[in-house]
Amino acid sequence: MGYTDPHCAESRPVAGPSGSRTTRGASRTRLANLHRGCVKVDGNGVRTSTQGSFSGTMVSAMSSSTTARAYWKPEEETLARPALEALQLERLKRTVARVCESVPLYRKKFEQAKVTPGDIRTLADLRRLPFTTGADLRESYPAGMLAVPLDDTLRLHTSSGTTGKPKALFFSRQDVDNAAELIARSFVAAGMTKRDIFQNMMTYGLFTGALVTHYGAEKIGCLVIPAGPGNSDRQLLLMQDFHTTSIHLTPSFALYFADVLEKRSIDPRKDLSLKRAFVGAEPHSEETRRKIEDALGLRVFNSYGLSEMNGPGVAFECQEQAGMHLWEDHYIMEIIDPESGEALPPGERGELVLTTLVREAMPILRYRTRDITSIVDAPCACGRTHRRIQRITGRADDMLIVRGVNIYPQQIERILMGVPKLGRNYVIVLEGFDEMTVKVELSEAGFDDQLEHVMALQNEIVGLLRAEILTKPNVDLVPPGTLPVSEGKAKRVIDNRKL
Ligand code: DLL
Repeated sequence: MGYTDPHCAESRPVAGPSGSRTTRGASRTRLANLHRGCVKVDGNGVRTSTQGSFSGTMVSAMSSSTTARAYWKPEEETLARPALEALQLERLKRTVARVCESVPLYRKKFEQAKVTPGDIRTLADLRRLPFTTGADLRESYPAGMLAVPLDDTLRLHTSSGTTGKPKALFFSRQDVDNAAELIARSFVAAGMTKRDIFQNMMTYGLFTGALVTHYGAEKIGCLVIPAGPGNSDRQLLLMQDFHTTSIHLTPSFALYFADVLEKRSIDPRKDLSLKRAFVGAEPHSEETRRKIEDALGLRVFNSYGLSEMNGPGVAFECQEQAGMHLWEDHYIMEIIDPESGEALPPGERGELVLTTLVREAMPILRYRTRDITSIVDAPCACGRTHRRIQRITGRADDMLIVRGVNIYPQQIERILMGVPKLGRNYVIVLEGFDEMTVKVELSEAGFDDQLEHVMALQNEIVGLLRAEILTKPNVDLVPPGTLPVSEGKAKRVIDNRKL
């Protein structure tokens, strides 16, 4: 018989010994000890916290469909477009004036572009401003782009990228708080409440991935388990003992973790309490999302961000799972042709360019993210007015040119993840003069020692890939668990070409 806290619509599951779920049979005392507050639903469907420090107000309203919509701060998330754009303009003017006054790099760029803060009268005037690039940040290392005195900064993150000096990203107290606010907003949009138990499987440290989300989840008030990545058996133990409901990890680690569950004969639907995974920090396809959802028995929400813009929480999927809301009160987005720099209209794919609107320590104007996506202009059924971006299909820098053909690694991933006999790990190796080999693990079910079966599958994959990327790769099918594993961002392309 289940016990339901009389003050709450739903109670948190309670920890029992590893592997045993006491969710329903928990004693009142243990429930009272572990239960950290509850959410009251009034007659209008308004949910408010009844205990603890709860800075935001989660509000839910019934949508025309059967799902309840929950917001962290509805007044910010559903602001009418004209008011949202007026807010953007006001914040843009303030940001432009501040950087011109306090960042020598921007003063110089403005002089070169013959533009002054007074020239920014409408949002369209943004296009008169110069771009900022990753190289600008590297050249300004360590503190050349700081817009506040060092004493007013609170935290430093860095982004290493693939080459050269790192980028140093400073946060003021307000920036730390704003970043956590956007995570709280994003997590609630994906259905999280303070009753959830959040296991953060991202890397803690200079990388923004874990710390920023950690603070955001704490803001909501849910129990945070700062597990960090790796050590899958310990992750599993934590999930079993504390009935983790929400996890945050890279898609490549999620795929690997799914393999671990399979090997340990864990059925996540029966043996775990997982409801959702926040997945980001690297490109992944819709097929990968489905593969993770099937293998872990949960819903996967795409989470996009970059260190230069606070890290995670720039754009996030809501319960509709149909593109990521980019939080337009904090960032202005543009899509440009990565070659010409010309603006592209909603719906057209190009490079995402972002301008910060509220960052204090390190405001950045028109940042060339190199990420390829498009703007979704249509309203979202969730009621949020912030426009969405499509799943990132890769970085402008990731594009491979093989035998004169442009290929994004994600095209290959999409094909591989759609074949049930294939496993979840792969790598693309480029050698010699444009020789491409796709090494991919077989799934446990697809593993077969009959040579003719393996050959047939191999030929099938070559055909599927050739149809997608318009050039014929070599395909190497390898036994499950034999390719290197990634706990953080995966390295999917090894380019050893001598061109
Ligand atoms: O990866 C921040 C982050 C952490 C985002 C955790 C989401 C979750 P960086 O290390 O600076 O910051 O890397 C940023 O990663 O420009 C994209 O190329 C890629 N990226 C991030 N999220 C996604 C995503 C963090 N959901 C770079 N889909 C970005 C595709 C992503 N690519």
